[in-house]
Amino acid sequence: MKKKIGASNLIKVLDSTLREGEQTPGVYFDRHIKLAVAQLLDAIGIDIIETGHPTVTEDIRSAVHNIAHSKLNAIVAAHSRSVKSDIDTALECGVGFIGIFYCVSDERLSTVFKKDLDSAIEQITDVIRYAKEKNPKLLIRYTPEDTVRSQFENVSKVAVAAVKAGADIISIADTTGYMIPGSDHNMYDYVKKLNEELHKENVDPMIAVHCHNDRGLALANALDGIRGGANIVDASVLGLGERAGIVDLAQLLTLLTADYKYHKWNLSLLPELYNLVSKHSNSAIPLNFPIIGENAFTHCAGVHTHAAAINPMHYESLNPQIVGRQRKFALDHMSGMASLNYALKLIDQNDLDDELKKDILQEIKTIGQKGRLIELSELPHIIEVCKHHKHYKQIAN
Ligand code: HCA
Ligand code: CU
Repeated sequence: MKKKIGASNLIKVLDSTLREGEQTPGVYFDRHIKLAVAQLLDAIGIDIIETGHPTVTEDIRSAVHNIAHSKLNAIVAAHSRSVKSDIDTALECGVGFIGIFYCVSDERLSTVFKKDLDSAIEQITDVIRYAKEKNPKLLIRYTPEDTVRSQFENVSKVAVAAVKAGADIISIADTTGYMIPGSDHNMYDYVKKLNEELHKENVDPMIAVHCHNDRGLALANALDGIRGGANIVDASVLGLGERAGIVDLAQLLTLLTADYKYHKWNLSLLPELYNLVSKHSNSAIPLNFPIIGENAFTHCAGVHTHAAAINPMHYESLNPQIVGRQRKFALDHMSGMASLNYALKLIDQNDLDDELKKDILQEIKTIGQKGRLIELSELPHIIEVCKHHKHYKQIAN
């Protein structure tokens, strides 16, 4: 009863920028921006795009409907509570994937839902059967919210019942970013153990992992989940999401490409996607953000630039070209002659005499001490200033 999305058994990436990402406090994407984001995600080759929870507002419903009808290659997904009216709204949008969530921890069942486990399972399976009957081709993901802190027996029981009712994917949600690789609560063991339980019951769904970043370990936990046998990983642009967010999409895709040797995503579109999402979510991209940040491929200290100019691998384990970017050598107080020579080559001025170059480097260091980086476009003017002063120094002497 192995359920697969498409022919290949490779890891699938689900982007949730438009659902989880929009749960970032203060973030809302207009309908046309949602469409633009979805189209870029599709052009990158994302497998599943979670577009929102259509019952939340009419505007979200209309955006989900629009994206579901925009002929993307990606599977378009909607989020849904475990109630039939949410399923109806999602199905009316025309999505091919519905993610249903319902927490089954003893604490939540007794204090929030005021239900026992069996009646919760009945509600969940009833909704799954309902959705599958209405559209047999629909992919259904069931997520026991806060999976990893819920009683394992509850999760295992509801997962088996959900798959028997028609769920294709069980998602393991680390809703609060609680897991720690190598500890007694880690994703690797969790995925393995759940898969073993499911196999014993003769059910074999795909397993997704949804990792929050409260401890800064979302990506590490997602990789741990893959190692344990997960098939789908959730991520979002800039890791946007509730509180500290989830796995960052660019980091995940770059790792899967550079280190896991998957070649299915067009990573050169990532900078454009990140600029779009950053602008419309009012979230500045930190300068040192991996892969995408302004400084991610900029070498600074003299020792570094000297060695990197000979061979970049001395100070790089990722080639900037993987995302269509160029390495840079910063010009600031840390710069040495190697950085200056590199920069002069870029502006076609590498024939200056050594004396002048020393003056230019001194000028760059003086400006850099004020705590700013010198742009390449400033360099020709700095050269002019240094030539001018050298000339007058000579006359004065
Ligand atoms: C939520 C919580 C959720 C759900 C994940 C899922 C989580 O915002 O509803 O439905 O797969 O982290 O558990 O994002
Ligand atoms: Cu979440």
